[in-house]
Amino acid sequence: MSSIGKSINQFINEQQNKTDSNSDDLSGLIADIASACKKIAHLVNRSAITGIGGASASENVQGEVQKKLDIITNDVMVEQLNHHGHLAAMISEEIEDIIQIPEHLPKGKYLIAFDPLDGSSNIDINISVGTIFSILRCSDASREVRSDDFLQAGTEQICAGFCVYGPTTMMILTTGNGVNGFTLDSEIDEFVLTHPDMTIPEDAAEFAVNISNQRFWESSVQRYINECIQGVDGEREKNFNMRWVASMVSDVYRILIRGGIFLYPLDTKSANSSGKLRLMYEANPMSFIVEQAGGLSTTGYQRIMDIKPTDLHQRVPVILGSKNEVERIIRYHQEDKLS
Ligand code: P6P
Repeated sequence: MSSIGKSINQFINEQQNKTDSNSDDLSGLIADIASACKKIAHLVNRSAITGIGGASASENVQGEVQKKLDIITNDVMVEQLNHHGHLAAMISEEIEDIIQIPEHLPKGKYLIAFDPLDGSSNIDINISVGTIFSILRCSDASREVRSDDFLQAGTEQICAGFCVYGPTTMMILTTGNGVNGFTLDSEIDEFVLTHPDMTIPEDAAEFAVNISNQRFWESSVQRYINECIQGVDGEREKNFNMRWVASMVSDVYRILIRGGIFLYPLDTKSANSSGKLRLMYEANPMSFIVEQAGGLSTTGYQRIMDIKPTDLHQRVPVILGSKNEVERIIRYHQEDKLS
């Protein structure tokens, strides 16, 4: 029987024997995340009416001016995830330190890293934004959680997902058994399965990059993008199209639907040249999803999910998407090293 239309809770409960051993906890945590995302969708949708769009007076750990909604949505996530005893601690793009579970509340065995409102600079121009999350196991929840508890390679993730707050609100989820897409049905206020078993086409003719950074890239990335631009007039057998939403959730969702390659590569403009995107709550969860959908995700030099993190908010270069295009750019990096 088709699972289309099944609620996310029903679907996850049916999946639960395939993932974490006591995964009733995991399905409870996912249900809490879904509840938080429904609240965030509502806040985003009404932000111009309620006056919570626009910038706040503060900066986040990245030194970026925080939008009011960055702070509000961070608080929605923390408030929603604090109470049901699924988590030992949290980290957020918006908060420098680990968010411990308050003493008077129950603790659980999972850790979550999230970006509560990715692409928030798009809020004021009414372009899709999203929430990205990554779930890890906590080795010892009996004590205060430390940074090194979080600093696990992406291969240790047991669940990852993102929500897109766009023309429709969607949650894309993996627990290590493929990728499934759920659409928020506003009539029943439930996420329902609409995109089962999402897979990324191995070939693509669409690239996503902020090309204004081109002068800062390595030669292998310059070579790849120039060849895409030249199409059949150059080395490639086809012509390419370009899309750049400047909202990772939207660019990655498009790649899940029709293939493509997304790049925020190593560049000499960014601090220690490691690009802009954060490993723990952007690159790792998106890499888990992309790989589970049959794509690849690399820094150009190594698989992103193999990176052993050294800092909660570290940045990494990100190149992900259709297998054959990512393999080509990896080859260019290798040839570059040999030349
Ligand atoms: P740029 C949003 O700020 C974000 O973190 C990602 O969602 C997006 O892909 C990227 O940064 C956009 O960066 O430099 O084009 O504004």
